[in-house]
Amino acid sequence: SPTRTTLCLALASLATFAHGASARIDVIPMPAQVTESGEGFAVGAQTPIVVDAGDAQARHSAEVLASLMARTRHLDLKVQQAPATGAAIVLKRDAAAPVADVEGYALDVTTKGMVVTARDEAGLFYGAMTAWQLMTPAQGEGDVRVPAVHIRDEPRFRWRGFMLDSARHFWTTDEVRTVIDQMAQHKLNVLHWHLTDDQGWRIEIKKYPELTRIGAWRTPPGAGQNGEPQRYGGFYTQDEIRAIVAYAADRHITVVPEIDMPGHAQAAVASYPELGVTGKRPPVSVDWGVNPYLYNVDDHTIRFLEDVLDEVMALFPSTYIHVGGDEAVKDQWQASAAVQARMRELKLKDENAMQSWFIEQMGQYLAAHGRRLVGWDEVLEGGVPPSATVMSWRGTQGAISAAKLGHDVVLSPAPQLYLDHLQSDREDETTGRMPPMTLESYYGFEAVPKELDASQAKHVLGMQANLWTEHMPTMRHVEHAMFPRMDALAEAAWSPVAVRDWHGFLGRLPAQLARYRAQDIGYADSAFAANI
Ligand code: TNX
Repeated sequence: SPTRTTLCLALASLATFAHGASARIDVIPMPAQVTESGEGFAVGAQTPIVVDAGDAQARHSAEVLASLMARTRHLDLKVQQAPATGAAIVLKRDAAAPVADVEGYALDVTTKGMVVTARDEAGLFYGAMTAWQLMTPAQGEGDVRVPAVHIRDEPRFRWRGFMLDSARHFWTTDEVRTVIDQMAQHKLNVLHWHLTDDQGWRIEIKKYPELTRIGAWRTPPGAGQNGEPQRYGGFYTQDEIRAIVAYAADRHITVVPEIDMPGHAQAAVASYPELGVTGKRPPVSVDWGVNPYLYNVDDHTIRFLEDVLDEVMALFPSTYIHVGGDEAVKDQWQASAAVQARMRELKLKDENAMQSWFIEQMGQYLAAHGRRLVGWDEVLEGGVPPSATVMSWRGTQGAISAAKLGHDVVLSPAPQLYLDHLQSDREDETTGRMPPMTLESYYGFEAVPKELDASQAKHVLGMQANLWTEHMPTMRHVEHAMFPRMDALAEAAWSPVAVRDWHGFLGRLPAQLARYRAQDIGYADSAFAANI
């Protein structure tokens, strides 16, 4: 029950005091190494954040830190140039720092202040995020005592992903920025952006304007009645996308766009019926589930998709480009004489082999442009396209088979890493899929399948949580589904196995919930109900 939950969280806090710690280290995800020592120092409005002159990246991290402190602790810290005089928070890049080359950092708090060092920009940013958490314990506003501590940290996985579905429901650019802010605070680094589906095409493509003139809008039953809008939808202009990509990059997040194919193509076919198999123009879909409309396999359609990828690649610097591949029901291919003739011409034995060929065309096109293809695990059917990195969602089997064949993989199995499930069986639980998925189960997710030996396990790039938004008409629904689950997921993706500890995590959670409240994030308190 929620009451018991609160009690347990309170007991967890008490336990720490009982162990004699003067202050709590409420950092999520848990750093690789934490050593507490001595007295620490008091941060107040007079404490500057100090960066080297000319290090624009360090200054940026410092400014993100300062604005978070202002927002969540009502403490205004000034960003200044080195050298520091007196106690300060120092963010410093140092090529010889005793940390990992990529994304690692050290953070040392003494009576003289706090020093974050890192070799690369991302590491410095993550150090700054940890500094923020150290300065925002659960209670209080303004001045704060930071415990003396030495932290050495680096991520376990290099792909710490989160997928946002902007197709089923449309999220404004401000809402997407909120998601990016939270990812950054959790040290997640890949935003997989699901931009096209049966229910909407959300990315402006200059060469094919109908995709957004028609494909971005659907007309649900009851539209235009009782004050309901005439149509539902929206899309991101290329300028908006560039701004989002830059905003994410400033926070060390790569945006991996997904253009779903050959299935989930109904909005595209609604825009340009000649891209489909039947020649008929369907409406943009207004219901969920798996739809029959998929892309044709002729030269015209392949050219269209390559043109789309040209514009996508120009917008998204990501090495990885996601081409979907999921849930492509092949009935229309089966029923089409032209597609069957194409299969014979290419000597493909069945529709799965056709899909594999189709995906490989895209993989080669991307490779010719220096990019890499990612696809859902269905791309394994009909023979794995040589160029594919595989994202395993139907359990973990896809990842296991692909890694054994030497392909890189990302683990994002349903339901373990799916966020569209109910949080609890509480009566006031909002919309979502059954069964309820507990916070503890997300926390316990292990991304490296035990079926892989050490050399195969090297192909596991990391893990990703997916937020499909059929059941989430508003950002409040999204926030309820995402938080505090993102804390559990971040720890599973970042922290070494040795420091993961469910009860320790619960003890660190109240401070994080306070950070959410300060940022007006509608986290799910029902998340605990099913856990404790
Ligand atoms: C399957 S997971 C899908 C999505 C749905 C999701 C939840 C995956 C690759 N495809 O299109 O949104 O189930 O209903």
